[in-house]
Amino acid sequence: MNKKIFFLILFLILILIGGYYLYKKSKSQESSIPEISYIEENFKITSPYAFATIPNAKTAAAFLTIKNLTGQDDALIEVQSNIAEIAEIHQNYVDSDSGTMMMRKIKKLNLPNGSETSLDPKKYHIMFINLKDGLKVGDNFPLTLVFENGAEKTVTVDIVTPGITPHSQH
Ligand SMILES: [Cu+2]
Repeated sequence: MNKKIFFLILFLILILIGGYYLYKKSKSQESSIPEISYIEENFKITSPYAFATIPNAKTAAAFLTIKNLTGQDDALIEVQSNIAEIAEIHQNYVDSDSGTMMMRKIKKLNLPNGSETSLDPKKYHIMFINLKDGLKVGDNFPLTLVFENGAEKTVTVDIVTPGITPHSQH
């Protein structure tokens, strides 16, 4: 091997090693960039259902479970449905004077980050007032949930026989 070729090979090896280290450096810089998380409409809504009513009933209630996986605190602030004139978020409470179970409209239902909130017959429900039609077993209807941080999610509510709660079936 003559001197000229030796230096040429050495030169090529140095370029390769230098290139490798530059590559490694750029990779490590890449991975040191802070991860950006994108907040999507990440709510897990489980088994929405409503109890069937008598044919001319004026009110009905729907139940469901909401898990907030968005990465931030949020709240349910509005519910919309075409089955009734009015749809509201309601909370059950026991009247301190009479001891009877009452319900009241709430402006919002807080959904802390990572929490799972059940709207079930014991605590909260979505109340429909001035139903256009009674709710029949086996039918379903769309319900839109509006969240404080701007997300909206439409779910299908199944109409079931009163007293049967899909949550307790399993
Ligand atoms: Cu109610």
